[in-house]
Amino acid sequence: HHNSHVKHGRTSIVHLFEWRWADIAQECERYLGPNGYSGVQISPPSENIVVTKPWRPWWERYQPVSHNLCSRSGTEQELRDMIARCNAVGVNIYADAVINHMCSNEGGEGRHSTCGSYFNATKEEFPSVPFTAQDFNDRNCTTRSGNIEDYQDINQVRDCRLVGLLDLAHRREYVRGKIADYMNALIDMGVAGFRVDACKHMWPEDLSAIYGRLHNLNSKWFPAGSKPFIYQEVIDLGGEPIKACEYYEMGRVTEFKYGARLGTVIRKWNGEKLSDLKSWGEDWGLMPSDKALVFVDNHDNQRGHGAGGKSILTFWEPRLYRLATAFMLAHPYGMTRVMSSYRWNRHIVKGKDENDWEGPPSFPDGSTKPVPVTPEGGCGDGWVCEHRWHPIKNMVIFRNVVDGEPLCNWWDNGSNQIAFGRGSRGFIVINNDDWTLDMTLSTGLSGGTYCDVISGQKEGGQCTGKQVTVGKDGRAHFRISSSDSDPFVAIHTDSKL
Ligand code: LM2
Ligand code: CA
Repeated sequence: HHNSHVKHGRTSIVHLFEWRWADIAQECERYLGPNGYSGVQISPPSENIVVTKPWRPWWERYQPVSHNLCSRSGTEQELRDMIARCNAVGVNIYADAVINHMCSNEGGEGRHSTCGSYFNATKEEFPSVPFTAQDFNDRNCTTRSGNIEDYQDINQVRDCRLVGLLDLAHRREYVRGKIADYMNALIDMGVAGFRVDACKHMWPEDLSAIYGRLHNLNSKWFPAGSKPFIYQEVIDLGGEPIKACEYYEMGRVTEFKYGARLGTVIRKWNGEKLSDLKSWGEDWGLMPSDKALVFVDNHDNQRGHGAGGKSILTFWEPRLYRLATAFMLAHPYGMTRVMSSYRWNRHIVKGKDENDWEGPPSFPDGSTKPVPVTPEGGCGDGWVCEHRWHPIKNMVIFRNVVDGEPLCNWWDNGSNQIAFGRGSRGFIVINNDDWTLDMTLSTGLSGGTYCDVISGQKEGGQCTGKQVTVGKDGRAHFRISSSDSDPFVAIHTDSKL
């Protein structure tokens, strides 16, 4: 489950958090395919509880009540259509599979669900699956509250309720079968794989048994015999007995240290500086590169949920965020995921965001708004679309161009100015000091004139931004003012004029 089945040498996926299926289909065709994104992580497609207090929070989608494929993102038909249209333009779909639990024990009884299916959370009855009380872990959990109380105790982390969410008993053949059926329905529709939610809270052997039941990918779009790509959400910042490495064998694993540590370096906390990144990767205690799924921020830690803490950079700090994302996309470590967010009424009181629950831009009836594209190519109505930001989009292309090339020609000033190349295909220079960078550097590229893809790009043989002249000796002069709106420059073989 380690092969991501990317098409055309593409390398980066984008999480279109809370987007409607209809919008994702259009985005694949009009933007993601043409700009070299390899795939989309979609929000959970399964039917979930409808929460009205607070009003329609984003996190209601992490509380499934059935495996029916209808949600705020759309109907099953719209999902099917989207998957087919994205596949047709070589953009893979990875579904967020919430399989550790169903809704909260306080979810009540009724049809307050996204397709109106009946459930009874108090009795642990989900007749649309169906799951009944015996399919949950209660008897395997030893805490008083029934909730996870101590992350030092492996048994409770995996067999008790995560914040009250009814915990499925994956040891049961029946439960494994139902979950596999759900994932197989998505595979048959054409998804390329899954982000598996809350893996720390499931036993590796149970996950392995479930993955073992999965179908091969749909041969309409993927080579016969392809297994689904799996990346598992495991929050391992160290200090707990459950380790990310327990999951490497079964697929990739989210590397939460990546964004947390990169955030502190770029913010220059604790005296850290960009030149420290010379040894970025495994030497920093990060997992092996070929196991890691990396990101600057995700839908949880961009709003203070999950893990990462205060150092996490998000679109709310756009200048540093673009810098961090550019570094991530230029550096060979890990498989990269770009976040695409919506704005909410962030309101931090005593260090906590009181509106961290707010759902996507929506109409008064709670339905999600479409994503309008502005004439300038950005998004409206509260959708941020970081994946369309010029430097981010162009660094996704950069990563495709330099794919497989080793990091080389590292240079730094011992402070916050760095540069490095990727074989003879690409070169990036970053200035995070508060003075001008003015240097002649070895780029590894062949002689010629290149267009900087950060301040502009090559269009019809012309450069709309800064030009960089590489001499026959591979050396080029760079000057980057610390007050530039994006204090970095990137060139690659496809940006040669
Ligand atoms: C994840 N990864 O392991 C998701 O990335 C994360 O977004 C999910 O939590 C979590 N696991 C469970 O799938 C989110 C959110 C929580 C929210 C849960 C369930 O971060 O805050 O919990 O989804 O919707 C909410 C309330 C919480 C309450 C709970 C149960 O915020 O206060 O706890 O529902 O009612 C009593
Ligand atoms: Ca569990």
